Amino acid sequence: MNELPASVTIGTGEGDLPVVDINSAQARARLYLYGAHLTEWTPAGQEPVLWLSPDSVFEDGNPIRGGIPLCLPWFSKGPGGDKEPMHGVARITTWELDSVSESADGAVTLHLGLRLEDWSASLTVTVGEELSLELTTTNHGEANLQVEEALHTYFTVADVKNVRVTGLDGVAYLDKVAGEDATQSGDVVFTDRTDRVYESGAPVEIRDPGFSRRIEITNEASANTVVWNPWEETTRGMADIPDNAWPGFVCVETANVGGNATLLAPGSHTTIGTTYRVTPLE
Ligand code: TA6
Repeated sequence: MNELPASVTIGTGEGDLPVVDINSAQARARLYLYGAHLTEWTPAGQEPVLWLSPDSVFEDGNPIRGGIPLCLPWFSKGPGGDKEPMHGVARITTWELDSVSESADGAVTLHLGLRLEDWSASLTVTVGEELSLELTTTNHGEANLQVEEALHTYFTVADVKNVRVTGLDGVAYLDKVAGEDATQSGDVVFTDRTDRVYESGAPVEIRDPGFSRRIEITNEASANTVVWNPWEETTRGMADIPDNAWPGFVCVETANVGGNATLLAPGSHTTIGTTYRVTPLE
């Protein structure tokens, strides 16, 4: 490992798992090598942007609840509904920290790698006043590799009942709660359990009047946006989310899933990315 910038330390977090902590003039952040999982990003002067469950488990085999889980090489149970574990193996496998660098303006970039028998992945995370992630998956095997991918980000909001997600008006989506296809009319608002896979990778915004802020999301090479909040009843059945915590977050996920999965030929690779920026909500 190269010499660390003064704003970066490597230590242990919950569950004695190794973490990289960033504490710069621009932002604070924490990344667990387990799952290459960002659990905190707090730009200077802001409320935390990523939501982390106080009841999350931090142990091998269990995904961390909150932050930015990496769903790879499949999403949910895969296109055929037969894959285990849920959302793939990347988020429950320890990644290597390959390098750390700091730009002249103080933004910190981490490069991490995951190397498995038939495929590998690299994650580039740049932490500053903005947060950006770029995930590349490479097929090292002899056969084609079907890849679904999602940056399954949990965003902190004051109260999901007052939040709107803009940028999806007129977009077709799979409503996983109703089990049917639909088309978005106007902004996405939250009145009950919401679990939707939109056929769009266009920029979206989370508008949060409670924190008087918007979270702008711009994506790279993604064809899907997943929007999820479990609401009250589903949360009660989730051991790693407090029963009263569901109003405090919304998942807006940059993804390529289902019909937008990538079939990687041997030796080829695919990349997906996103950038988050927090601005005031007038
Ligand atoms: O992205 C939404 C979703 O697929 C929901 O259906 C729900 O399962 C959520 O992911 C959380 O999945 P997890 O395995 O992290 O509990």
